[in-house]
Amino acid sequence: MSAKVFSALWSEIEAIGRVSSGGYMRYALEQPELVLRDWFRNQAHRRDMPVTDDGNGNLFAWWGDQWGRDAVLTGSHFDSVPHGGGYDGPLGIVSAFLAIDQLRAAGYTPAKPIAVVAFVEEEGGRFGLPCLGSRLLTGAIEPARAAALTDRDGVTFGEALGATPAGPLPGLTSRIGALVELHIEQGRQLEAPVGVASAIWPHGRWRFDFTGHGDHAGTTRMADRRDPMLTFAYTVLAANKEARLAGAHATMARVEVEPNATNAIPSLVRGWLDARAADTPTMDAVVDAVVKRATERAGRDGTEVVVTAESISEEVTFDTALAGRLSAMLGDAPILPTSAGHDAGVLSAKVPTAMLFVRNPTGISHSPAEFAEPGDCASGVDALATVLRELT
Ligand code: HGY
Ligand code: MN
Ligand code: MN
Repeated sequence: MSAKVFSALWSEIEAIGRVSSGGYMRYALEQPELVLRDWFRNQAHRRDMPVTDDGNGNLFAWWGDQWGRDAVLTGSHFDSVPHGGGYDGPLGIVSAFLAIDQLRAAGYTPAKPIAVVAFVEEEGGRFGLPCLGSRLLTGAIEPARAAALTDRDGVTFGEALGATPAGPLPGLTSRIGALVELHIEQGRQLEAPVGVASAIWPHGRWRFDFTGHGDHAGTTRMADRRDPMLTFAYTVLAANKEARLAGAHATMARVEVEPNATNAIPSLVRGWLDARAADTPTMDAVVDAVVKRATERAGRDGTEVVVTAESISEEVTFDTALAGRLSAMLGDAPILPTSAGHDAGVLSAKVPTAMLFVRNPTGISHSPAEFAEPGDCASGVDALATVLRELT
């Protein structure tokens, strides 16, 4: 694959959903992500690939029998974090179509069906739960719970989908033989153009509800305050410290304040903790320590704190033999872990899965600065075509 051919297709979606920050606002099942879903259908149509929806919002474009035995899925997601990068997700879908083009141009006919997949709501940016589409496909979440998830405007996932999600695919493990997700690398570990994933760190999201006494910012004496913003601020620092001490990653980057007025002491501060570590005991220990310190501080501030685990993603170890095979067929491509979550991680609980990483020169992601060189993206397509040929 030439960088020129890659860039030609990439340029078709590059501006969709990009805003003045240079980042992307692509929330699941609303404009402009719906435009990308139409682009997906158009790409499939151009390639005589019928498109099916699994009733959960995931799209599948088929080369071969739809849901034929041992189908090999390849793809990723269109949705982004707010003001996120353009490669996280879409690179896997664009590369999948191009890899199929390359195989067809070489006269290859797969012995098993191949489907390009676009998973819905991978980032959890609209409905708050990451990998929602792949969790529904694999039965990792109850359809009723998924349907009731709401976005910032109170719209439920069921309303956005236009139906109650269908839930797990019947006969999933016999109908899906493997999933290969190509993704831009999101750390600073990959020196080669293409790498193979070995594992995904366990990670999760916890909502901290800090409640206190709303009051006048000007007339309330400092000694009389029960200010939940203080407890929140302390918790942010505690999360950072506990993570550093444990060699883990912890972030509190999303906050909601009521009433969120310059001259009113808040009654409620809602903050989300994103915590991750190389193993589950370490992640749990970090979260427990943060909850303990938040609770102690609340006692001193005269506030309350309630913590709710909103989503947990278990540790993933990709099929070691498969990762080794892929690395070998890709010129001993590096095998490396990631602390970013992916739909492939969710599917790995049910079917053999692998991930290919494309070099990210800065390692920056979930930011407008996210970028991958067209030449490396073209190498990613070559690698994906090689892997799809091997698996089918
Ligand atoms: O948060 C993650 O790791 C992924 O980007 N959803
Ligand atoms: Mn992401
Ligand atoms: Mn992603």
